[in-house]
Amino acid sequence: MSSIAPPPSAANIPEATRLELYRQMIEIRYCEKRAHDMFLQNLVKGTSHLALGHEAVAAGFGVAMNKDDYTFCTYRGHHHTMARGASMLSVLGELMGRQCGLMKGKGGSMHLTSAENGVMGSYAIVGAHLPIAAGAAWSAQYRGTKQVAAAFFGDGATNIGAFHEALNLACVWKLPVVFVCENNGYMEYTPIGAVTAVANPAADRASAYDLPRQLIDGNDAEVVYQAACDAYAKARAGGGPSLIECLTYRHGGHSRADPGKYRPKDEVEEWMKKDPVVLYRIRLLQAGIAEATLDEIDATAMAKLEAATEAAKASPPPELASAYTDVYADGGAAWRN
Ligand SMILES: Cc1ncc(C[n+]2csc(CCOP(=O)(O)OP(=O)(O)O)c2C)c(N)n1
Ligand SMILES: [Mg+2]
Repeated sequence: MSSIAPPPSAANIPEATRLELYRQMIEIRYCEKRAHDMFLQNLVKGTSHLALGHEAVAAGFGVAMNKDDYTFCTYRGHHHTMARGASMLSVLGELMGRQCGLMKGKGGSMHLTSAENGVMGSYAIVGAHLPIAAGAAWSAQYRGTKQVAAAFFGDGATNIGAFHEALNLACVWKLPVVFVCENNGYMEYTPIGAVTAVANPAADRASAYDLPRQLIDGNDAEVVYQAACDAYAKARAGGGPSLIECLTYRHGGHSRADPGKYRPKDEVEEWMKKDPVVLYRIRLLQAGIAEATLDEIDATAMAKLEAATEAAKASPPPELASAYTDVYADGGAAWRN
């Protein structure tokens, strides 16, 4: 973790914002754990990739964004979709293949999209969404809307050609796009260091695009929030893209099928001590926020989760005839909005 940015002064972040960061992290944590429990009960259809451990990245960016900003996710995108306002019911319902799901139960975990919340899709082809995010930013620049696009991607995506193509053009055209690398140390089962020429796969390449090197603690919600605010302000002022590498760790395996046994035990233990949700709760208590306030956020999140779980279970699977709707063949791209 060389030259990692120091934490911002907490005094700069209002209490309401801090509580919102905490609420988002708790809701994501609870919902992802529930998704895992439901795989074990065979209630989740298809594969899924959980973001347990990545909550601070989603909350930090989600809270910093404007309602009409764009988010582009990978297949590991439940957290970013929720951080933009998609409900637990719509996410869990989609994972379970129910009509109440975001894609009416027809897409599953890897295709979460919520255009009304600015979530412009989850992309399973590693790196494919980076030029698309640059395109959305180009559209915003052309229309003069001040919208900013954020593309979230893993450390592995930095070795894909599309990463470099998107960064280059975004910098040449000064596009309002924020490239956010969630460096969790691993691709599927391979440590990123085993296949990468530099130690920090995104930050160490920033200079190739004339961007400042930004390497931050992705498990500290306030560090992430501050970096996000700065990047959005820069983009809205016409200053062009940012590339931010957030150091984090996934608490489980790559996907539902992976127990993650290839990771050294002491490495897992070290990172579990840096659990972003636990650390943030301690931070807020130390700052004088009452335990009862945080307990109430926890209880409200759990009540929402229980209600969403029951409602998703009660929702039917898609009708067979719906296989022919929401596709290009039904007359256009209206389903995207
Ligand atoms: C172009 C492409 N190559 C390979 C894959 C198979 N694949 C899916 S996820 C993944 C690992 C990506 O790792 P990283 O970018 O670090 O993201 P993480 O899963 O850690 O969030 C790979 C190789 C793919 N989906 N797309
Ligand atoms: Mg990774």
